[in-house]
Amino acid sequence: MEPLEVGILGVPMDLGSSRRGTDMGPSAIRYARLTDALRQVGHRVRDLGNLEVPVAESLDAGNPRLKHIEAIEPVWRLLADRVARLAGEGRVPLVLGGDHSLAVGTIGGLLAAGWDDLGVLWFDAHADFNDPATTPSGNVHGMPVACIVGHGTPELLAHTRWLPRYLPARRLVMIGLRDVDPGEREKLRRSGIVTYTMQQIDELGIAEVTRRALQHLDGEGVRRLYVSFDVDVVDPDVAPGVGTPVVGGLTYRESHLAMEIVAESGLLAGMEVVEVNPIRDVLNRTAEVAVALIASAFGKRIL
Ligand code: HAR
Ligand code: MN
Ligand code: MN
Ligand code: MN
Repeated sequence: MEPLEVGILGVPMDLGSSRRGTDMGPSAIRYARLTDALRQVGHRVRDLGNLEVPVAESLDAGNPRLKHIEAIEPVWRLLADRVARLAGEGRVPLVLGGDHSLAVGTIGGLLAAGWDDLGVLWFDAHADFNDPATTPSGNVHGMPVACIVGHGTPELLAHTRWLPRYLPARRLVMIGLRDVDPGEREKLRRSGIVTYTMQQIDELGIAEVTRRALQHLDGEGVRRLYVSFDVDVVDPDVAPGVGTPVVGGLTYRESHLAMEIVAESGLLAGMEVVEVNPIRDVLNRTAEVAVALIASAFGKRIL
């Protein structure tokens, strides 16, 4: 991989989830020596620090089917501005979460930067395709994909009016699904989003799945790839420090191979790693896994 100018941005937000702690994700990932890992691969790295995000305890959650949305939306807009600026400077955004609701801000920022050839690989145990009508929890980190592709109730989409446009659903591919809510399932099937469940990964292998995902995006005209990596896609035995662990996830090796194939594609234009929750971790193991995965996605090779 050619040397890149990487711009790191932390988003210490946990307003989108019911468990506290993902707000400490950016610190945990930095503590696991992220910039060193990227520099060792040959990239130039600039850490732009953290966005300012309100603390949950200082707020009222408001609408129980769309908790904290009045505080989350301004974070999205601020994040989108920062990401669009990074992209405009030719930097590769690397965003550290924070709960997964932040993806509306990052991907919104790339759309605002005029990335018409953008595609998204969404690694996650969950589909994050709920809206206020289907959510079992009211947590916005279960809804970012609905916001990004513009499939949701008007009540939800009212908070995305600042987006320049929605991402076409066929330009988003999900990998690693194993916990999809009943209300998400039908919506997802009809959405045009391409999905790879753990069953398909078991049958085909992660290499074939990742290659098929990239091939599909290529056929959709995608030339710039954004990886939205929810660490809960990795098995909780390997990455226990997450807000919503689900058994039966990717192994250490599968997750690394997927990132190595992403690097080989030559399309990586940005990445976010979300849902790292150091409170629930064993020492800092999950952030260390996250840094190793980021290094692989950014071109680290064994030989
Ligand atoms: N599907 C559940 C909900 O909407 C939980 C999903 C949120 N968990 C995440 N996102 N970590 O991937 O409440
Ligand atoms: Mn409102
Ligand atoms: Mn997620
Ligand atoms: Mn998840």
